[in-house]
Amino acid sequence: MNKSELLNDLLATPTAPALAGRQADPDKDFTRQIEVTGDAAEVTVRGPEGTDPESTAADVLRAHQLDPAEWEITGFRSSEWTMANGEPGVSARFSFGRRKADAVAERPDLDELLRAFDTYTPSRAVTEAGGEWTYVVALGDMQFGKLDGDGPEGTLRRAMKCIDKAANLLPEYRKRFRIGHVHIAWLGDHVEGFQSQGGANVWRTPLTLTEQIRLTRRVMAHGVMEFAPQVDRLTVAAVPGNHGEAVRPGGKGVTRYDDSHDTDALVAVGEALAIAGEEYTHVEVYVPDTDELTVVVDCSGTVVAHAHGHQWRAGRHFEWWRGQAFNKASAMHTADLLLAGHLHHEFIDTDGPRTFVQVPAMESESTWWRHRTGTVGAPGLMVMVTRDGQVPVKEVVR
Ligand SMILES: [Mn+2]
Repeated sequence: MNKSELLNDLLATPTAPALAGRQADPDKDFTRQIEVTGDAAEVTVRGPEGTDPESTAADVLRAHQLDPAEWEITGFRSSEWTMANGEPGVSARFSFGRRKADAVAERPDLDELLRAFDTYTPSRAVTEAGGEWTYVVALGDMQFGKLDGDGPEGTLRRAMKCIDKAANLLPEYRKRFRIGHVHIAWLGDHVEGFQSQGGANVWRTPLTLTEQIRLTRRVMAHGVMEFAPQVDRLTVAAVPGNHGEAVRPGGKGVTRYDDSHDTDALVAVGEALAIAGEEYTHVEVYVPDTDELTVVVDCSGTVVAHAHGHQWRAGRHFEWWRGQAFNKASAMHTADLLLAGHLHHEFIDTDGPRTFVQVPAMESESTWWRHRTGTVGAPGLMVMVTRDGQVPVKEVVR
């Protein structure tokens, strides 16, 4: 016995022998055969005496997703035979032809269709200010204070430039939509803070916490000053991100969920607007309720929800949304559009009439992420136009 024989012998398993395929005998078995060629079909049925060949043939057609009403019998052959058990049987072969549709009657009247052109009035573009659409400006993840990439100065300059660009785009969008409302969404992680990673980010965060908060306040105020003169109604909302958490007792614990510098910076801006006078009385400022993490704002009939993405695992935004919506007390069950930050890249997803928009970060990169994956950021903000739950336009502004 050579080596390979020994190996094969030892590796052999007790598999069962193959069984020969059973050969059907049309003279012994009850059969139903069908053969379709274009508009012709041959159906053969065999069965015991008393079988109704015609209805059996129709059953065979149905079993092959053919409507018997669309087929007519064009030929028929029947014979009697003796089955294997000695009883008499019947055998019948039907030839079917597909019924010709009434071609003329089913054609649409072309003249009638062409008349649609005579009665059609093309809609005209609208350019005036005021109107039933909302222009949404969404941004987040500035993480002011962080050393990474072009640092706090790069992020600050980019944030101001992007807000200016978004403000300059408003007249452009007004050529297409009647926009009466502007909404600015601050989606969390506006400051780097010192709570992330249990404070281990302290060396790479050269700005103090109060400096980070001051920059956030100033940028938020800049946004308000850019848009307030251009619009009848300006709403501004902010939500807490994980970096904005004010205190983590023992590095892990939580205080109240609304205890956040990301939102408190906007509260401070709101207080300044309240004493600034007439120019800003049409500006409304919103943050989540006590111990809450989300906020919803009506934008021309679209319920816009805001959340920071640390609340769900990457890619599970709709699962999270569905779960929240199951709670009838949550405003998430009425939301049409969910705006989110946290994952630092542009991502748009839809599920039926609902839209999810994750904005890019405003910071230029996460150096930790670049070393891990090679990927730098593509920073910017996003603008959208919305009304009655629709979000027909989404644009990234860099
Ligand atoms: Mn985050």
